[in-house]
Amino acid sequence: MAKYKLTYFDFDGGRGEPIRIALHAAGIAFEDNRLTFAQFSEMRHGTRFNSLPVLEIDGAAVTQSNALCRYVGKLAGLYPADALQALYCDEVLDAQEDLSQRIGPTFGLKGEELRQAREKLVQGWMSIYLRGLEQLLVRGGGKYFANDGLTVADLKTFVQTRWLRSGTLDHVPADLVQNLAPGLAEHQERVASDPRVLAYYASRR
Ligand SMILES: N[C@@H](CCC(=O)N[C@@H](CS)C(=O)NCC(=O)O)C(=O)O
Repeated sequence: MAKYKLTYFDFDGGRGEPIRIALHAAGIAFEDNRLTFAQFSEMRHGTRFNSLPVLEIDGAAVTQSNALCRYVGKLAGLYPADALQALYCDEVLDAQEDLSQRIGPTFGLKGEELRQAREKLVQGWMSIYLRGLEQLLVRGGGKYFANDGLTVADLKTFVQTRWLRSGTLDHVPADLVQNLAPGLAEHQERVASDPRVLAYYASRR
């Protein structure tokens, strides 16, 4: 059995979290290497693209969160074998990535500048992405995005919508997802209660 080490930030979210859940669902023991932001800034230039997550497989580092989601998803039975369903899954993974890229630059802003940037995001890209993702959920049958069941696309979306609904992102109303895309809010609760997701969080206690 290969040795796995996942390096990501020390919080239960972001680009690393779906990979952690999927590794656990695959029954793969892994070293969950969680860094503080200060620890990351000391070692960021030692990572291939100056960013996380990084998955080491028998000591060989691999990056890019969606590629890692697909790889671990295949090991966990959480990535479709059918080419069209895999495409549907990938579309969601990449849309989530685009949304993260648009939220990212607002970190580091403060005060009025932050308020304006976040409000623009809420009215603009965030609304576009939430509505678009809801359409993709409808295409998948309403409960999951692809394959009539849980895939890494659901895990990545669950992590994102849980965060958006948490009220911890300044100037992003906690009821935005519910108001714009109620199907996505239901989806977040559905995925949260999936036995594989529950088992992962039980393992963290
Ligand atoms: N395309 C990369 C993006 C990785 C990325 O931007 N990661 C963020 C954390 S979620 C990061 O390491 N940011 C630190 C920095 O850019 O200094 C991926 O999907 O893995």
